Amino acid sequence: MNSIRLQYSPATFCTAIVCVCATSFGSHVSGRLEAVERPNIIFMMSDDQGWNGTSVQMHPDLKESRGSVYHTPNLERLAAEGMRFTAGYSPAPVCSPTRISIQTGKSPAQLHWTKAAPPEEGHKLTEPRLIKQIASSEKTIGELLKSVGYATAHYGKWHISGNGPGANGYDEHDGDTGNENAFQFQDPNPVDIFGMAERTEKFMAKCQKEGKPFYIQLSWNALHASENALKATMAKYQTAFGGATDKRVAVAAITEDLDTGVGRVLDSIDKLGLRDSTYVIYISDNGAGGGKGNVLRGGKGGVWEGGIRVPWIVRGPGVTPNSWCHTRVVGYDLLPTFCEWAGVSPKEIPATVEGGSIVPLLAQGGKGEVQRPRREMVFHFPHYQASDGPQSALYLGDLKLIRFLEDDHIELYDLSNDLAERTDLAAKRPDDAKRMNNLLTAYLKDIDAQMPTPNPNYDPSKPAPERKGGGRGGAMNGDKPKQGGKNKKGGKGKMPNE
Ligand SMILES: [Ca+2]
Repeated sequence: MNSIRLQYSPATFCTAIVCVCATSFGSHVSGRLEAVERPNIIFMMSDDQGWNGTSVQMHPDLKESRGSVYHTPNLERLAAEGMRFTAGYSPAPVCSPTRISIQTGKSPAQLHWTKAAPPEEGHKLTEPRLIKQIASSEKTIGELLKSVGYATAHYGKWHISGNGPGANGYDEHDGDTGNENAFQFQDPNPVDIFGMAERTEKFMAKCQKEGKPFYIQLSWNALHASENALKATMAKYQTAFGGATDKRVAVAAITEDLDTGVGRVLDSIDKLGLRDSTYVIYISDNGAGGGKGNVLRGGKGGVWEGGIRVPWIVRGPGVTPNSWCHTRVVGYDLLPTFCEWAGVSPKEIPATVEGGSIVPLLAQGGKGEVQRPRREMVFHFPHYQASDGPQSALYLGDLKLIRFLEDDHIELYDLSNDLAERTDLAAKRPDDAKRMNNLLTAYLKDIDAQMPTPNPNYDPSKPAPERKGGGRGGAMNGDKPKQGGKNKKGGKGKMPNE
């Protein structure tokens, strides 16, 4: 397929802005136009939090999309005041590829950074080698927003190197951090949750005083180093889990501590009187499994829904409270969205950006489509991590095609009635499968995606190498999918490197 890049035409851009302003005027008192034209933006991202990893129900028809063991009242408040995206995706099923994708508006496949953990050896295919650095030539959200006068800050996990946030558009930051930093912070500041919230309030107050709009990224370290959760919260969940002391307790506890941190930021916004001029976006960097009832299949390290469908909530000027959006959105849509809010000229957005602004969805009560250069959306994971080996997925309308790269076999699912991906329609709908498989080939070629290559030393008689973690996509009802990244490593002081 020829590469048809979306033209961010000034006409479309202006219409969307007018639309947002009109909506805002319709539902708020006057005098907010200026604030909406250059709103403040706080983007929060949790780490390894599954779609049902909070007490916020993420789909109106699926009570299983709410994690019944979790208690996240502040996220519930954010959802009640904002819009929930039922089909919000992380650009990758693992950490740093999602982070660089969000920063640049491009897919991990185009950026040639598709995995966080080290490659696994001894498989049928050899994983492509990655350069794990954000290139200085990339235009980040921070750089784009700074160029129009925004004050920018990044707190928490960076994990994409390139000399850290300071060299990539962020005025204030915590340095070139990774997972290892999370472990240093324990009760009373578990994984720096409350420190990050405090720095956020200070930065907001400073910007307010200087009359500058701000963009703040809160890349929460949680749920990493969950064993560092507040002792009191830990004790609460030990009781809730009948005296258990395992990982489930720690994850539930750090989830609640994280939510408390989110609440502190929301309270700071209110305290400073910035609620009506500030957008708050909350997502997770990758999925963490389907959870109880396997409402989603697979988990971290694979392109089943459990690996990439994540919590996704937006609150802010003109956003209808307690509303839902079912349109598919992805992390690399955030750069064009934030640029539109901040008034960055569309000409400044690189032509290779693959995302589209979600501003029209927010302005229209969740209705409509996102305009991207391509209709199809691809998730490319040419690596071993989950049980199914290297794989790619292509979404088009309600259909999702998965290609398993070890043998190139394909499966086809209709997500409109099979969110759990249980019924493979590839044989029943060969024309759709073929068309989408061709689109996938064309896309991967067009963006010069890295592919795994045959391993000349592969010996099928040898046992498969030990897994490094990741959701088991093969798990179906009755099986117990192991949830990724938390099983073998992640002990106190260890660095999961994912
Ligand atoms: Ca992660």
